[in-house]
Amino acid sequence: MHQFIKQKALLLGFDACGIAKADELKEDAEFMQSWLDKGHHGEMGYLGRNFEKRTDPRKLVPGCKSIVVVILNYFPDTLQHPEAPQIGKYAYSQVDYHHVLKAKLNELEILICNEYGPDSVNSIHQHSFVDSAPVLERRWAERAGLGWIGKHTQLIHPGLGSYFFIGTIMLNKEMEYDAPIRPRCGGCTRCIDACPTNALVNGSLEARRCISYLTIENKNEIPAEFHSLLSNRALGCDICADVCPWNKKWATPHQHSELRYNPAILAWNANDWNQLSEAGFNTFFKHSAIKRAGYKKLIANLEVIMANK
Ligand code: B12
Ligand code: SF4
Ligand code: SF4
Repeated sequence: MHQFIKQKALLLGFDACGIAKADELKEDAEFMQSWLDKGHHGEMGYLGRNFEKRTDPRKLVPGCKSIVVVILNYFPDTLQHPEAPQIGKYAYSQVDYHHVLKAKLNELEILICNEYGPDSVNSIHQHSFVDSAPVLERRWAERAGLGWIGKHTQLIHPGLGSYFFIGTIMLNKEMEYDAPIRPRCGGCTRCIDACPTNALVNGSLEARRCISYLTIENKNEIPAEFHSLLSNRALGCDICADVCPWNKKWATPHQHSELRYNPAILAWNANDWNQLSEAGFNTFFKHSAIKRAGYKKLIANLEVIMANK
């Protein structure tokens, strides 16, 4: 079963697949509780909800025994002009990555059900909502042998770097599992040193200081202390990933036609972005991950970065 699933995942176009035993994440639960207690999640109140389910997948999906973890490379072959308001690479595609992953996970689920019977998969739909399900995706990817959580808190795959999305399927069958690999950051601190807002503290992320949080998730005004630190980042942030030697060496452009670029992202200059109307936003970014931030948020971010210029 282990080999069948991994082989099919690769055939469907995922860049890697690993399988972990479903278990309680006791240490992560302790860490996460103290992270939440310190308020490091900011306005992302949903991270505190369903705590028991988030830290034990068997409570999320009763009967779950194994977690299949897949990753999908999103590293682009072309980057925005550096003078243009910068958008996180995760949002370059025309279609929101959640939909792309979900569709591919559904295909994998069908293949598993056809081979092993429909009772082997539990609520796949729940878990193919990549970010929204209470699943600690990076930890499961680590347990499934796909890499380690770097000091920038993202999962690094030793042959791909960290520019990829993670998806999971919960199964109610036991099988052979992949062995985790040891962290390979060593003494490197490039991500910590490069982070303009000092958001990476003691091996974890103070989300309220992270530009990605400030430009996407935080719906209030961005505190003035961060304005100049945003530089020209309009939505999301890749600084800590860009400086990582594992990305410099291993990140290679993806080949996924489903993640084809939104032409606006690569073509637009600062003027184009600043003239964007709400109707234009709804047209150009109709299916995009940028839609999640919303028009008002994007415009507010653009105002901050224009003032920086
Ligand atoms: C909330 C969230 C955010 C928040 C908070 C990020 C964060 N680091 O938690 C914000 C908005 C800032 C964010 C930003 C980004 N995100 Co995000 N995000 C998530 C989400 C929805 C939940 C993450 C979460 O649970 N955080 C909670 C905290 C507590 O997690 P943590 O700090 O890593 O700690 C965990 C472990 O590392 C461990 N741990 C940490 N320290 C210690 C210490 C000890 C002693 C112990 C025992 C354990 C421990 O315990 C914790 C629980 O497992 C996941 C999807 C998902 N469902 O998992 C995507 C996800 C992590 N994001 C993703 C991406 C792509 C991004 C961005 C790159 C987007 C961008 N370009 O702007 C940035 C990267 C910023 C960064 N440096 O991490 C990808 C990451 C892929 C990868 N290779 O790892 C994910 C997995 C989405 C996906 N399905 O692909 N994100
Ligand atoms: S995404 Fe940007 S702001 Fe957030 S930790 Fe990384 S470098 Fe810092
Ligand atoms: S930049 Fe260095 S410390 Fe940070 S994640 Fe990459 S290897 Fe680890």
